[in-house]
Formats: sequence, structure tokens, C-alpha cells
Amino acid sequence: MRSGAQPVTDCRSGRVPPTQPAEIFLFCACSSRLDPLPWRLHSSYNFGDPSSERKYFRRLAHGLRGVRFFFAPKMPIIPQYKLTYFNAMGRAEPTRMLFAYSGVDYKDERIEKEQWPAMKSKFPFGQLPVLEVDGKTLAQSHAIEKFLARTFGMAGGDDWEAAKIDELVFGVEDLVQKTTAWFKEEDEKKKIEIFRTLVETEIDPFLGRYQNILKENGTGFFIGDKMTLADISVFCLLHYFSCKLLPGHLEKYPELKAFVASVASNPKIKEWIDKRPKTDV
Ligand SMILES: N[C@@H](CCC(=O)N[C@@H](CS)C(=O)NCC(=O)O)C(=O)O
Repeated sequence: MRSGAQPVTDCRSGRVPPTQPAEIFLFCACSSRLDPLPWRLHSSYNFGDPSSERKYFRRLAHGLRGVRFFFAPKMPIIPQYKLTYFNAMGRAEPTRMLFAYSGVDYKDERIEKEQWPAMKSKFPFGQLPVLEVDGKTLAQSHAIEKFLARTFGMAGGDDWEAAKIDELVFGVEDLVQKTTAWFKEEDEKKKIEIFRTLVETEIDPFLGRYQNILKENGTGFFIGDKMTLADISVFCLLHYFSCKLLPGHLEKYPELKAFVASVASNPKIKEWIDKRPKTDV
């Protein structure tokens, strides 16, 4: 309002509506918080006096900067993720694949074995992997995978699918547990013998079972008709088998072989496989 205009006293009485665009904006923002700031502002300045008007607009601009806090909760907030593990695929690779497939940025922190003893006590379970989300810490590989799968929409379409995903992930976990003795054995001869038994008694039955589940679902995915944590988990294991542990073994399991080829050819998965640090396990 310029000199000569009506003096403004109490706008809340409804006598004088906000007139400046910035003021209207501020009014809308503040009135939904039941904050009478524009009214108080308006009534405490003398609009005939240029210096008082300047002060008014300075305060208004200051108020507008504050308005961003009003809108902030409505804006999407991108979490900061950090995944800490050793320089290996191991128990972190399904999580890295989830990030890769979803195209979500994260820090892939890799600890050298020599660094670990000094760091161990700083982690909640004294083990890795650990995921940090905006500074909060989550341990246990499967808890991490499930959390991210839910966040990225890869945890199944309903509770039943989510439970069936768990079934397959824990089935993979059981097999991984059974390889521990072979993994730790240092005697070469014994290692070969343990491995032969492992393939016969555990790995082949596992592959047969998982191939049937895949065939029965009939979509090219293990659960439902799109990629879920189950596919990522099985893929990590089978890809490791094909590339490292049992090259050629999937010839006996054509559906599983085709599944591995299909997931590996997904552009985001392929990009990650091509660029990830090359490690033995
Ligand atoms: N149940 C845990 C097991 C984690 C685990 O065994 N981590 C190993 C590496 S694969 C580890 O941190 N080893 C070092 C240690 O235990 O000091 C999970 O799934 O995250």
C-alpha cells in the first residue's frame, strides 16, 4: 500500500485482504498452520512511510524463506545409503544387485581384511554386511535385503508373495550354510571329496527343486511376474555357480540356465556385473 491509501490496522478482522503476491503466498502457507503472521506483519508497519515499508518487505522476504520448511515434508527425501562389507561378493552381493537393478545410488564401502579386527566392535553384530540409512544402522544380510526390497518395490505384491520370497531366500541360505565345511577345509584332497558329496547330496537336489518352482510359476521369475528379491537372491548364487564353482553344471537345468542368462542380460544388472570389482567369492 502506498502513501495516501487507507492505514492498515487489524487485517484479521477481514477489513484488509493481503494485496502483494508474496504476501498472498505467505498468507496461504501460514493460514494452513493457523499462523496469523501476515496479519501481524501488516498491521505493525506504517504504509505511508517508505522506510517502514522497506522493513515490512524485508520481514516478508525473511518469512518466505521460512516457508520452505512448511513445504519440506511434502518433498521426496532421498535417503543416503552406505553398505559396508569386505571386498567380496558373499553376503553383500544380493544387496548390491538390488541397488543396481533399482538404479539407486549408495556408497559401496569395502573393508580390507587387515582393517577388520580394529573395526569389528563398532558394528552392532560384530559382523558384516551393515547398511547405513541416513546414519541409522541395519545389520544381518537378509534384514537388509528385505528392507531394500520393500523400499524398492521388489518384495512381492502381497503378504503371501512376500512369504514365498522369504521361503526361497532362506532356502538359498540353507544351501550356503551347508557349503561352510567345504569352504573352510584347507586340505586339498579332503576339499575335493567334501565338494563331490556336496554336489550330490545338496546342490543337485537344490537345483532340481528350484527349477521346478521356476517352471511352475511360468513367468520367467520365481514369484509373480516381475523381478523380486527371490530372483536376485537365486541369481547371485547361480551366477556364482556358473562363473566360478561349477562351470557348465547348469546344462542339466535348462530353465535355470535360461533364467541366469535372462537376469544377467538385464541392462542394469549387466552394467553392475561389468563394473563391479573382480573378486573370487
Ligand atoms: N547372519 C549374518 C552373518 C554375517 C557374517 O557371517 N558375516 C561374516 C562375513 S560373510 C563376517 O562378518 N565375518 C567376520 C567376523 O565374524 O568377524 C548375516 O547374514 O549378515
